Amino acid sequence: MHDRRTSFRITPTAPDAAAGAGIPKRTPASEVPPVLRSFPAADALEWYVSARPQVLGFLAEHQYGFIPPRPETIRIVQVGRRRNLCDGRVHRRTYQLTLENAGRSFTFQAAVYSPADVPVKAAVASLNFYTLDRIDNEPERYPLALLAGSGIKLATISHNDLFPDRPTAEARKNSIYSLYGNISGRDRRFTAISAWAFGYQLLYELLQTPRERFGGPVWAQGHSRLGKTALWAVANDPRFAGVVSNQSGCGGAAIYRDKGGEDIDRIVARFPYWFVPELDKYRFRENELPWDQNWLMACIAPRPLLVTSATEDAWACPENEFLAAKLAGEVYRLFGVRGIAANAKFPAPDRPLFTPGIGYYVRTGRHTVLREDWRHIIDFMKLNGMDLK
Ligand code: GTR
Repeated sequence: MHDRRTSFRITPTAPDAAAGAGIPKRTPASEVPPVLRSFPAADALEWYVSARPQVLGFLAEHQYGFIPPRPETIRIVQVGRRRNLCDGRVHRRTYQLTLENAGRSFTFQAAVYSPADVPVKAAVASLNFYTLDRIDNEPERYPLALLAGSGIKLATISHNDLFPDRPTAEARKNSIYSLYGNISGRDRRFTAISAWAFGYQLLYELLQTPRERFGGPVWAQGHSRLGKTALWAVANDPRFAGVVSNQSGCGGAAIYRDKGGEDIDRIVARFPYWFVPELDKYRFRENELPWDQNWLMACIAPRPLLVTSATEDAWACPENEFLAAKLAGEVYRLFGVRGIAANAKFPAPDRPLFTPGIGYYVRTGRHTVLREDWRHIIDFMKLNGMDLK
């Protein structure tokens, strides 16, 4: 699914292109709108109680739709257990989740991987692109021993279980939205991204059940379309302690204006079901957007936000991901969190630019998640107060 992106690779156009990264530097021609200009807030409290909910409502109406409400009941039952993963360093519990609402029900499974012999200090909720049985064998995407050895629990659901990742009416009809009534498979108000974001909230709840509860912070991590989702989930849900967007690009961490690679026209043509139809109005008109993706990330403040890119991932546009991470600092500063300095330059590959609050790095290589990414993620979590090994 990701191979096509190499054909969109762009080559440096300016002599000062980031050293060795193959990434052109671009200065946005039109100004990126600061969120505080549209939703002024004198201080952190005013931002939090007044501006932020309005910004979230705005983003729901213009691109992501609303995250579904909690159903009447959520039943979580353990259905499996394995103690001997990764030479005994990791154990796994699998669960069946049954959601019920107005006489309808929806069922799927989740897995939680925990350290066997290291105290749990934090958890990461991560939606995955696979089926659950593959997670044990994805050592780059999910390096279970590395996470467990650091004191991190990993909780995961397959995104297709909440909303099949296909542009068909059938997919929407079979999605989590079916819990709430007879929805039309064509009703684009009900988006995949908000359905998946709901999945992050369920993972949070799963981590509060008696067997999994550990009393520490829960972060969310997601790659690409699930990075867009993780940002949306955490922006809405204050229970999450931090978020990692891995190469989430268009509709995620990247500023839309003057973006290389994927743009609104391309994304809504291929993935109309990810977004509400309102976004279609901005095809070829990114400069007229009343918002940009710095608004989304501002809603995460003051919680730690890590934005990551890859040098060969021009489709996502690393420099616009960096720009959004930098501009989100506008709201972090209301909370006394400095963020990335306004004059900070795009960092060289594999040189994390981490501040308490906001972090960014561009890894050498292609669009994926590697063990190396997790090492950076763990470093960023530590910098942000997590007592990990
Ligand atoms: C691509 C899509 C991107 C990104 C990616 C992925 O095809 O254009 O926006 O989400 O898929 O999820 O891997």
